[in-house]
Amino acid sequence: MKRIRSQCLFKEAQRLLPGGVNSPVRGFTSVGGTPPFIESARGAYIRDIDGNKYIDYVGSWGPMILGHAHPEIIRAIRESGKRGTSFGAPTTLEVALAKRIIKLYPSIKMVRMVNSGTEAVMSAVRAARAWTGRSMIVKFDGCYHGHADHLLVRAGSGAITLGIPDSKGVPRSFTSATLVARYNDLSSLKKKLLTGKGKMIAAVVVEPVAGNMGVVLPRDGFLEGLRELTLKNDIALIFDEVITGFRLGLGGAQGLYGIRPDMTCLGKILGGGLPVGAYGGKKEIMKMIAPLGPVYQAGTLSGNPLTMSAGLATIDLLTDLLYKKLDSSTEALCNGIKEAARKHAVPITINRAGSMFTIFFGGHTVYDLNTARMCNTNRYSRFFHLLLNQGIYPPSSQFEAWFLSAAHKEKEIEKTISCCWRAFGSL
Ligand code: KE4
Repeated sequence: MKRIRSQCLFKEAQRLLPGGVNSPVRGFTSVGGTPPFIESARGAYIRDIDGNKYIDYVGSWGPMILGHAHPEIIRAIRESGKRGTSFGAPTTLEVALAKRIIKLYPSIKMVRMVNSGTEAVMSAVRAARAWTGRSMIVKFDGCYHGHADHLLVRAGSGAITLGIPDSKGVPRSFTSATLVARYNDLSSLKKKLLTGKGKMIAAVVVEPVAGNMGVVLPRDGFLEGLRELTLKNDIALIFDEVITGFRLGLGGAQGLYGIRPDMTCLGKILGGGLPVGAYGGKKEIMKMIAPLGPVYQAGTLSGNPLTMSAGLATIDLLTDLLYKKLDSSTEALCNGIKEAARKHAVPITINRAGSMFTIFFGGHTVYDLNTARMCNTNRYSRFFHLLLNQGIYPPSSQFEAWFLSAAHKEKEIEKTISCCWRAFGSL
């Protein structure tokens, strides 16, 4: 595959934008090479500026569950745009979307729209701190909750340690109230709570199914244990469902696992591909948010009509049948990939939750960041390029998820499996 025009444009972009991109993972730094510059997309396919066509498994990192340029969503955006793009004033659309969210997420009694997942989690943490009057928060290593200073933290060993910023520009003081525990290891949290820290912790924030160390599922009892420990210590449990919301089902991971968090953060699919985030939960917490309460949070384009229209159109098309089909097509794809790897004696592990999955190169069980990090990322990078050059577009990092859409039919699944056969054969 030739990507001459992308190569030229990437050189120019690198002079203008840090790394030539507007979000790091798009820059192919971990897999190397030049990222194709995308010209258009439709259904399960994206097309780059050199005219190459790819079956897309990134789906804009989650939002495109219905496939690209879905006619209903395009129509909704076009119709809404004709009436103006932003008013900075209340609209019927944001009331309608709030109603949908509250109906689908029983733990959410009141919700606030924002413009990104980062904003959603940052605001939910602020609200939880105000609600509890406490300042410390717990996150889990390997979980990503956007780039707010106090959340850019990851422990090394996984036992709870004081947060050390993993980004320059974040003063140590900004992360000193962030504790990091190991995902799927309740004891790493229990110990700290038993030493009296429990009464200083405002919130535990978690990806109920992790997507940012690659897909890692909660082990039996992990989420239930978090719920029990946080209830016992009057700590707010925040589910970051920016990826899993509307991905694992209409009610997200909390619907699947039957856990009621105190607060939930949403994003991605909720906006149908337009910039979006939302946070919501118990009424007593959300009543603290300005202008009703003392917790300030604002946003010029929050709840803007285009995003609301795209989000409403998206949710209206998400049915139980669609999730069943998504699940079975993803299962068929993963089975085909496993068979191809086995036949070529390439050790892999696939972690899958519904229509999101990760192929870990290593063959061992991956259940937290440490085991994810044991993977052979060089092998993943070679596999990535072998697929890309056959017209398959996987995530440009071993530690991200593949996403299927309703537009991925048997033809795309079969083609992807045969490309994996060739890729494993060349590894
Ligand atoms: P945004 O601020 O990027 O809209 O959302 C931040 C965020 C919050 N919570 C979870 C669980 C997330 O996965 C994300 C963002 N996800 C990444 C990739 N997994 C977005 C891709 C990117 O950074 O370009």
